[in-house]
Amino acid sequence: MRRREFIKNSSMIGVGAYTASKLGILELNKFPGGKMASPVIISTWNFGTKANEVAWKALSAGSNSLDAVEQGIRMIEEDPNIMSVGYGGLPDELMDVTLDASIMDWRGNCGAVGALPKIVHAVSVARTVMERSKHVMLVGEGAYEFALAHGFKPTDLLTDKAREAWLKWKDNLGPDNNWLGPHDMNDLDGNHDTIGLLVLDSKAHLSGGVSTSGLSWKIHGRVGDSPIIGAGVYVDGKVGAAASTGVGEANMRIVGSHLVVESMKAGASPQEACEIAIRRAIEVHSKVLKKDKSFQLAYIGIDVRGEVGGAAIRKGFQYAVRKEGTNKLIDSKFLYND
Ligand code: SD4
Repeated sequence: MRRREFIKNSSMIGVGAYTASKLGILELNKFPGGKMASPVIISTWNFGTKANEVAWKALSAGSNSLDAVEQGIRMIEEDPNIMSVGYGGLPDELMDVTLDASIMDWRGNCGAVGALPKIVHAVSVARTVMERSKHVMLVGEGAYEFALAHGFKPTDLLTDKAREAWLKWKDNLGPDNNWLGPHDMNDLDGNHDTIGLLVLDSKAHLSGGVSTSGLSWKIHGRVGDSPIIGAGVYVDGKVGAAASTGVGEANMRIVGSHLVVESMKAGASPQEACEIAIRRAIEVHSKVLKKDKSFQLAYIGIDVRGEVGGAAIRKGFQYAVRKEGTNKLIDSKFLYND
């Protein structure tokens, strides 16, 4: 799509409206004719603004939402200064950097990789699983072999900065430290956690993806929520999309992104739907929340009209929203007070 066309399409706001049925279930009115919508992008944390820009550029150049998701996430994966995603991510207990990622589109296609070693662009391997295999998820060595077979190049993902952080962790490991201790949410120089990116393109097609090196110092072999479709990310092309960041185990217990999208389907706005999932997580984890102040979980959501929302357990989560002419970092609503 040429730039002029993109802007023209972008200005056609509100053409796809919801109507509430008598059952209280939202039904999507068909987008007329060319199904044009105003593109909207939402992503997690402060690095989301950068990812949004890359995804927006991809849309402007004519890419669909799936390509835009992949491009935006790849940019975060290759940044060595972001120590929670891709190259430069913090390693596990054995000093191995392993990555989790998934991607899903409006047609229900999805792919994922868990505990993937030595490949920078985990999201692209996830997309390759989706497009070049009959499976949804590959893990570990098998995912790595699959990536090599499809032309991905092996890279040492461990940077000096990440290695030094690992040594510091190891040096300070006391006899009482164990793997069930507080989750280290590693707030390193403002670098946070999973990149989750959701895109609504000008055809009202939604796609979403997530990528992370997972919780730092995790047990070797641990797979988090990010590659679990319905937990890390979920897309229903007729309703909306959601993605998560935070303690993956908490998210897996409630399959939160699916809950967000299903709540939208039942009539909640994206904001209300994210809050429903966070309230569920708080309910399920009430004991650990009292003890562990670093226990955080957050959701972002978007519906097919381009309305967005976000919610977290605790203060501190931010998400970035890109629309025509703006790219804003928003302090998320949080629902738990210590
Ligand atoms: C995980 N959800 O592996 C990811 C990492 C993350 O804040 O987002 N940490 O559990």
